[in-house]
Amino acid sequence: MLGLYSIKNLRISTCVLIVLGCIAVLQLLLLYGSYNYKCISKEDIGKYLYMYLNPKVVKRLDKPACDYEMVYKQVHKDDWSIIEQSNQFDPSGIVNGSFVPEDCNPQLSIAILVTYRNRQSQLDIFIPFIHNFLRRQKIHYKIFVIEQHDAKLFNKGLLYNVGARQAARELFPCLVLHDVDLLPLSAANLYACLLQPRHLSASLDKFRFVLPYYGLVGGVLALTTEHFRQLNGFSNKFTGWGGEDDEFAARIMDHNLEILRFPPDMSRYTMLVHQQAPVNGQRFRLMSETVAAQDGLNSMHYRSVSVSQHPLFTLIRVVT
Ligand code: BGN
Repeated sequence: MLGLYSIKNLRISTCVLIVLGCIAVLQLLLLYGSYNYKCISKEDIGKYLYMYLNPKVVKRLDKPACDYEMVYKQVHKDDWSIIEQSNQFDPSGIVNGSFVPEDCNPQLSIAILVTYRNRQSQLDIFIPFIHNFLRRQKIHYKIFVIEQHDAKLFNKGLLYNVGARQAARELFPCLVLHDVDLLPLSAANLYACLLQPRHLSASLDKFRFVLPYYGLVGGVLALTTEHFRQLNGFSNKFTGWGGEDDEFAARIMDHNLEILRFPPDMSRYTMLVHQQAPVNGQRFRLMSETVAAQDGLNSMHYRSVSVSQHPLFTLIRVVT
């Protein structure tokens, strides 16, 4: 009786506050499990690694094989220091955006594909940052920036298809599809393909380090060039923001492939702030209509403007 009486006497604003508080607590409880999304354990990573080297890399008999266990098993904290180091950038060892470690023989090669348009300030941060981050991992890698050189709506899927085609021509066995605005924070986050597609950016500050849903593959995704080919790449029909990654996740699942992830503490990323591109109002319709076998690597329409070597990356310019 007393309880009911006191509730009646509360002001509306207080009631609203209490309700909001309850919703917040409920949300926290519901999201709690997502911090511990299903992932492979640190001990098992070795079993899943896709260790393929680009055949163009010459092995030196006088050098040992590079050790990757040292990378993914290292104890680490979020490593903001590499952001500061990017200010005094030393390009040692990088030729046309590609790097081969000097003191050991790399065991794996990756092509980093960065789709891009009109975000110079982010590229200026991303490129030195990622070089500093990756050189420490002793892998062979090359960075490709695929730029949409027109004023039409951004077509990220098509740009990834173009980048993957180039990386395949250059015999890269593994692709890492990378948003230009995402910076990895854990030095232990080895950039490598696994035997199944791997979502790297599972713990992102924009989402309060919570994975929003299992099928999210946007942000940073690594998969073998062979799997990318089997999936027929991305749909070329999604323009503007949203959906192309979910449609790609559907391709992954339709092929009975799994989405693997490293543990959350190794998968932390920070996002550089930017204005969001116009949302694609057609994305729900496109999701339901797209036929993967007819829309992808086998149906690209674009004009290649140039492929040019910059000291820190290879730039592929296309008109869509
Ligand atoms: C989802 C977007 C993704 C985006 C994530 C994270 C859609 C399609 C709905 C059918 N998907 O909502 O593209 O990567 O959010 O921001 O909008």
